[in-house]
Amino acid sequence: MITVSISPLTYQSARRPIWCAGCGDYNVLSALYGALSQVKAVPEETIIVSGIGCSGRLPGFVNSYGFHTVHGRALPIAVGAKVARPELTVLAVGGDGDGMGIGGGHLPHVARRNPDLTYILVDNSLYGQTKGQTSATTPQGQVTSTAPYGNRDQPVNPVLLALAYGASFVARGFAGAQHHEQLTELMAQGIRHRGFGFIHVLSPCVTFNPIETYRYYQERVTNLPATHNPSDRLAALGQALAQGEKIPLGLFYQASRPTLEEGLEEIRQQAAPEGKGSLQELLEQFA
Ligand SMILES: Cc1ncc(C[n+]2csc(CCOP(=O)(O)OP(=O)(O)O)c2C)c(N)n1
Ligand code: SF4
Repeated sequence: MITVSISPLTYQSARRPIWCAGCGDYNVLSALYGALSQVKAVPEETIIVSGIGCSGRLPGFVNSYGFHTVHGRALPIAVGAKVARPELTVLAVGGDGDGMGIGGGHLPHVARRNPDLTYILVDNSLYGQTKGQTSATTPQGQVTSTAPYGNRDQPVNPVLLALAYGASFVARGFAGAQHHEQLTELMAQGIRHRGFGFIHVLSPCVTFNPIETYRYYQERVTNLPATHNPSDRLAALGQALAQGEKIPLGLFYQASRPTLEEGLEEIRQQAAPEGKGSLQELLEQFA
């Protein structure tokens, strides 16, 4: 019998990341290696779908199937992969520009349909790949390359949105070294969760964002209170509203409900040749 041992190294691809030295995305990647090894994901049965951006390069650095798609479209393509091959472990990854800006319209519909996949939103509060433009999560007043007088717009709150849209697993982690273990654990929990897992990761862009730095987050992040009950959606919404001087990390919410694939399978059964509402029955109406 051949024994295959799985470790985080199992998931390292031959391609070396080309992110700037110190970019938070390195920690996101290594936490993901750890999480995949915790859940013993089989590389040949795992697919990571990404949009466009620095963070969108991540699938290339993982020993699994990967699909670097188009800007903002990681989620619909990941849903397609899951529906076509429900037995696969499916992940989607992308930046705040990708997932909260150009692709922001997909999150509500994926969250409410509850496909069994995990979405990692790598938030550096601006567009990294295109050199630091304002994104949907840039704080008000922050100067960026497209907001020389300071960003006028109120930022979106990704955790609050995911909860409001009905995601069945919502968590937040930080790509700082001291929080690596927590981020790894949250990712593993998200992958194990049966349904749509949304993980918001605070990931500093060391090249274009001099404000939301590692130190900025280290001074603000705090664990959710030990008394927080992740099955209480109202409490989770309350915690999600705490942003700014105090940024809670951890599992905000988790609920069990039928997945998109389970619903589709039920329809398939009902539409089986002998079933009610079958194709045969439908054709007979036109006879
Ligand atoms: C349709 C389309 N519009 C614009 C772009 C240009 N573009 C590439 S990456 C990017 C933003 C990336 O920012 P984010 O999603 O936050 O990822 P990051 O690079 O910060 O990881 C933009 C606007 C594009 N590739 N495609
Ligand atoms: S530009 Fe920013 S987000 Fe992109 S690789 Fe460099 S540090 Fe990371």
